[in-house]
Amino acid sequence: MAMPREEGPTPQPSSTLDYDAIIVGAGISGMYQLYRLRELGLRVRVFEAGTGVGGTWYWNRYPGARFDSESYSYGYSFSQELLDEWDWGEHFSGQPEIERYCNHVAAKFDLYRDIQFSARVIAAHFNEVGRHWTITLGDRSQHTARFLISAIGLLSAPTMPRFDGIEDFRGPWAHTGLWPKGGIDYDGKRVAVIGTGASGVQAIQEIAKTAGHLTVFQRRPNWCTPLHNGPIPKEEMDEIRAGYPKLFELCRQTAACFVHTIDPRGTFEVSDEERIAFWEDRYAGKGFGIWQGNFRDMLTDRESNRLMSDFVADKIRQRVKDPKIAELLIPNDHGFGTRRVPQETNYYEVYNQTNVSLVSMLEEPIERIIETGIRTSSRDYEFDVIVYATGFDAVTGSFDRIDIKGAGGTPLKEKWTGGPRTFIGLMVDEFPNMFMIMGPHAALGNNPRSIEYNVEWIRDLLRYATERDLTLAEATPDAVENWHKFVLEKAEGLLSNEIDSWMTGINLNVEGKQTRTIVRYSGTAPEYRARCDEVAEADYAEMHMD
Ligand code: N01
Repeated sequence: MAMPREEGPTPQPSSTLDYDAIIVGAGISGMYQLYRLRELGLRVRVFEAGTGVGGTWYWNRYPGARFDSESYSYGYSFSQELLDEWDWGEHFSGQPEIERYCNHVAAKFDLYRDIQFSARVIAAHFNEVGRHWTITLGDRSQHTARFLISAIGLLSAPTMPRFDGIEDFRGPWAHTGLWPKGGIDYDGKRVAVIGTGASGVQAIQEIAKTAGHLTVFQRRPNWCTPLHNGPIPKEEMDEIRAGYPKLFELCRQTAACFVHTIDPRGTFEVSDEERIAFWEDRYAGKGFGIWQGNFRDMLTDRESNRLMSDFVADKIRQRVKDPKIAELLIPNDHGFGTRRVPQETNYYEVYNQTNVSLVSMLEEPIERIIETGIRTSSRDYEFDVIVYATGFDAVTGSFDRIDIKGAGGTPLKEKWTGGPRTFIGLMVDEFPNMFMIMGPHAALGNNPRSIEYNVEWIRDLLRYATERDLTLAEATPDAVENWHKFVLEKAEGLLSNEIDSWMTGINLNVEGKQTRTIVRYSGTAPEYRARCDEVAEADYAEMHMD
């Protein structure tokens, strides 16, 4: 049985609060949480900063934005009717189709009526006596609820470089993660793209098709591998649909919920010929297979990782005509797969086009933005459009941007100085009645699969609490500490944790994010779910419930 709290003042009755639960964000997480909490008969309000649903797929409308997980594995799985009626147009669908899908879901399940758009949550404070949260919006209006659920995404706080002069530029400019709804006209224009992560790579290969001239400013290159996208004809969609039960079962079993299964063989348990044939097969295969379906030791064994990196480096050399450019595009500061692998379609071939040039910022750093373009250490470049594909203050950044204060007024940002600590990625001690969907140290990977799991876990806890008239649910410091130890244990030996990237909490554009921390849970999703299930099955005995 859950541990009761000491006697204290009577909590504010739910009926006097504006809502039972407030959800922050109307992306894939927030929409599904709303749907599930409504089933409990709770009064729920979603506050969303944008003017439409979709979250990531609402904001990231930059040219070329698309899934790089198989569309049919990346939608919701909870509704057979939805699965039956929605046909995906491409194996890796583009943003416009995904946004349409999100709106289809919102309309189908009548979600809009409980979502308040253009409502950015700027503060959330816990009231210990009343056992409720008070939320403040950008317009200063305040709203109360017993429970607060963050559905704010782990890559949703865009970061700009700290260059002087950004505002001086006379032409249109935008960050990929805040792309204007009306788009930016770049056809025939001189365009700069800064950044070559997953967003930059998608944008570059699209913009290069019609830009007058595209100049890519690359700091550190990434290992990119082919997406192998294509349309899904009707008959193939029918086959995919018939295979949904198997597909989602597979996602439940794999380490990061993808459709790709890690090969149980070690890299050196096969002959050189077999190894190369296997990697060729993966390189020719769809999506993340080459990353998530590689030899079991490729991301832990240095020699295996080196060979794999050499294999991909040779592919880059084969695809890029100018050997000097090819070498600039080959990473030498990290091995394959130790940062998130951008997925590409003719990305490397773009650099063979006469309308594309590459500036290595390691050789020629940007000094500042000027009215007419970009000044580097060697010269001024003139541009009509500048695209910042410079990433996000990941994982904790979207929390940091809200003034969240828990019991006793502790700011969450302060509590997470030195790195986040959570209980199963869903709760934080001293922040009662607050739940995070895809919070730090929850299972990542094929996110919609993890989101559905997180949402249902939270729904079950809220059902448990409301059925028993419990008004307080809080992770204990011990529970947080134990989970943290487990997270650290699981991070051991992974080469990716030795590398600077958003996955290790690094963002050179953000004050205080220059030291590597373990911001990701690196165990498997099945292990994660087993641990969460254990907590629920034990009636949340590891928590304070009162
Ligand atoms: O961001 P990133 P992203 N000066 O941080 C460069 C997901 N995603 O938006 O590597 C110069 O990966 C920076 O350079 P460096 C996915 O999980 C999913 O591309 O720091 N350059 C880097 O090249 C992904 O991992 C999809 O040296 C600067 C780039 O900007 C995550 O989002 C699609 C700079 C940032 O790369 C983030 O991807 C897209 C500066 N001051 C993204 N600051 C899907 O398809 C930064 N850079 C689902």
